[in-house]
Amino acid sequence: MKNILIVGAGGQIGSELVPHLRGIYGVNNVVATDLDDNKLQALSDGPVVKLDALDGERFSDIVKKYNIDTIFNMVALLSATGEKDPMLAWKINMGALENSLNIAKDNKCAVFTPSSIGAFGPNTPHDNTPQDTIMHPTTIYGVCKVSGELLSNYYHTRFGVDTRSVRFPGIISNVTLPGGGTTDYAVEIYYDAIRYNKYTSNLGKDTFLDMMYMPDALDACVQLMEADPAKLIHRNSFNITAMSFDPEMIAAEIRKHNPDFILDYNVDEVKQSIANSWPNSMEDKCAREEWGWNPKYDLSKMTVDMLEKVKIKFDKGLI
Ligand code: AKB
Repeated sequence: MKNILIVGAGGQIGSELVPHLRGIYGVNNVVATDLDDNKLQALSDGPVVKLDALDGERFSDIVKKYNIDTIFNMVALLSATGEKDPMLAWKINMGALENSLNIAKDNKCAVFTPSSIGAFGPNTPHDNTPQDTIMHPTTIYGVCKVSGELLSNYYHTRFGVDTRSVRFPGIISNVTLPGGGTTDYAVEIYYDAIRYNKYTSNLGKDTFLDMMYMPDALDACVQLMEADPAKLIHRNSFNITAMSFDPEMIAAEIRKHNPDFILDYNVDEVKQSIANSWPNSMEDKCAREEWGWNPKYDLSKMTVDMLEKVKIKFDKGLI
């Protein structure tokens, strides 16, 4: 990777992926694009360009202008938001991918697109979910993710485009809030622990889901895109996980630092039914074997860091 374009750079992952990649590949070699001017402003220590990823002509002009060799397509409406307007989610999620793949084909770029635990469905084995298994999701988000995986593999075998992807679990971070995801509670709980010492979970007890701390997610993006292609048996997409917990487990971890922390429940039926259709915990041995995936953060190490970083934001009046 020499000249990188990030599409959807203002989102939860994109906003941290941009500085991460700039730190490795050079500030001027990572171009951040988004629809939102305010989000671009925050990334303007390097090149930023306003772009609607559905505008293929402008997208293609930017790739040519900056001599891009790698596209990170981070555009997505998440699972819970997608259910509010399924056709809009299809249009945005698949439209951004379609443009990324065609522009990559025409300009000889590699493409990274995140898939998700949302690509699995109720009849997937829920425990130790294998890499290659039944994928019949029941959300439009999941339908887009499975379609995206298939389309990306097709562009690789049919046109030779270097497409690669991971199935991200819920990503926990302290810079940009996620929006409209089923796993968002695992971020909100830390913010509310600092602000109110209390959190009302919108997912019920015993709802186990795979999760990962942002630094591991960023490492995964780089490690996979730098992996020797000869070693990749899979491409789109690799199971990766760092931990699996339910709301009680994360609350217990927070109580080690804030003993009076209170957790109660007000279950959101839509989010709960989505969570019930997803794996409890995935098996990620193919990622470990094919490109060396090895996360550094477990629940307790992540909790120490989240509470510390969110407290700093609180003390500065930023939240
Ligand atoms: C969501 O909850 O929609 C996302 C995801 C797991 O892909 N965080």
